[in-house]
Amino acid sequence: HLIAETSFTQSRSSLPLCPEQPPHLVGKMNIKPTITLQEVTNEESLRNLTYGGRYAPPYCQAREKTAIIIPYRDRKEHLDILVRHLHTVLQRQQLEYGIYVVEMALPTQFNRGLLVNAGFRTARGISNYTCYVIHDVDSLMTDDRNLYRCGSQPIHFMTGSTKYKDNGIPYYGFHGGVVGYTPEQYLKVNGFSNLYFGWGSEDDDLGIRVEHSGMRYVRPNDEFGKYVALPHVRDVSNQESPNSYGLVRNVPARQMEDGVETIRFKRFALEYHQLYTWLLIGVKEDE
Ligand code: GDU
Repeated sequence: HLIAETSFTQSRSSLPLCPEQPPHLVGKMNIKPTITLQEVTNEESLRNLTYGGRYAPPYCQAREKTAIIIPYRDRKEHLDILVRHLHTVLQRQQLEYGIYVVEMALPTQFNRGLLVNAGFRTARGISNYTCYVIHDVDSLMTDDRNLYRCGSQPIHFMTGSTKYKDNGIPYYGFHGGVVGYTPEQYLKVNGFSNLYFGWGSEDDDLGIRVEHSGMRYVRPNDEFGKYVALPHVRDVSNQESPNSYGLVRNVPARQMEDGVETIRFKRFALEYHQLYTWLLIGVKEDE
């Protein structure tokens, strides 16, 4: 596996760098919340993939090597649509990328932060990604000028979503939905907290970590960062987190002891599927 990875990278290093502006972007796309699997599927983009849902532009060296991390459980319909949409768009963006679906094993309550931390550590062990994009499974990009590249500060890629009033974001400091970090930025904030079981506030916690680490997150052009949300109800195993309010009030005190460096998890499975790499993650209990 590692030998294959090395020779792949070496054979690409002689290619010219891809243009700063990807030439085949289409701009605004007509995406509706009712989009079907058939409508979103682009067979050619799927044929270009190598194992585990990975891709590299054939004629130029990508400017970014992006790992898409999707925390996930029990939303197969959304997942099937999102990964197909991503393959089409990310190839137009001329990225080298891999898609990682990180699923929480039952019976534990959903823990989005812990899943992302586990996904980050696994993807980092597989390849030398330069950008990690953490992506909700229900959110589809509507403008391919919203490039999934990282920057000198963490990026909050979402300027609005059909799930919120006026196709905006719920509050100014919102840091959920889709965010992008270089590995250095992600390690500097010590990733997500591992303590938020259930829905809510782990995204606010991450936003506070960014500020507390002397960084500030930025957003793309308002027009480019609009998303369409696929409809769903609150999941049974993702009820509102009972202790999130207390946790989010003491982020700086906890930040260095609770995060990607100190996560304890069990990886029950790591499989290379055609459209993505799949991980099944559980919580490691104290021995
Ligand atoms: N998720 C699953 N299965 C579940 C629960 C959650 O796959 O049973 C994943 C999905 O990727 C989903 C994400 O977690 O997109 C967030 O969960 P919800 O969609 O239920 O929550 P919201 O639509 O309210 O999302 C917002 C932000 C998220 C996150 C969340 C609070 O967009 O990034 O911060 O609030 O936990």
